[in-house]
Amino acid sequence: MASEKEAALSATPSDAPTIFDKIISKEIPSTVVYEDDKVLAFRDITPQGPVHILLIPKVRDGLTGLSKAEVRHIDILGRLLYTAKLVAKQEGLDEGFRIVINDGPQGCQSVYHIHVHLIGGRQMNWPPG
Ligand code: TR5
Repeated sequence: MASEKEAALSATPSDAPTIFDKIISKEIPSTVVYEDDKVLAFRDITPQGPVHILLIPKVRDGLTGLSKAEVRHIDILGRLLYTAKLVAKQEGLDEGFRIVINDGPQGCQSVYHIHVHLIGGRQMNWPPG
């Protein structure tokens, strides 16, 4: 069976609702680590490190991926990154962490609702795969 990442390579970027809508509405359970009126942060179901959290805007507003960003998205983009820093602190990632935003098929994006990956708790390598 194809892994989620293999599926991502053949995924078509789309404006269709995603699994994250159901996570936002709590129709599908997730482990929420931070929430405010604009941002939801929850643990990734397939963690790539001891800590792996996704930060998403509660309202997608056309922001399926970073490549679709418009001027009106500047505030939410800044808020996602600032919140990632808060959550990193909350998770005790005092030695550092990795922020990733996958975009489009070549970026291996699989869910077309923009999200920031916050990964930490282990030594990262460079370059990424
Ligand atoms: O590949 P990109 O960058 O688009 O990241 C999507 C991320 O969503 C992956 O790291 C997945 O592991 C994660 N994901 C997918 C599902 C899911 C999830 N994280 C938490 N809960 C999830 N549920 C309930 N269902 C998913 N399909």
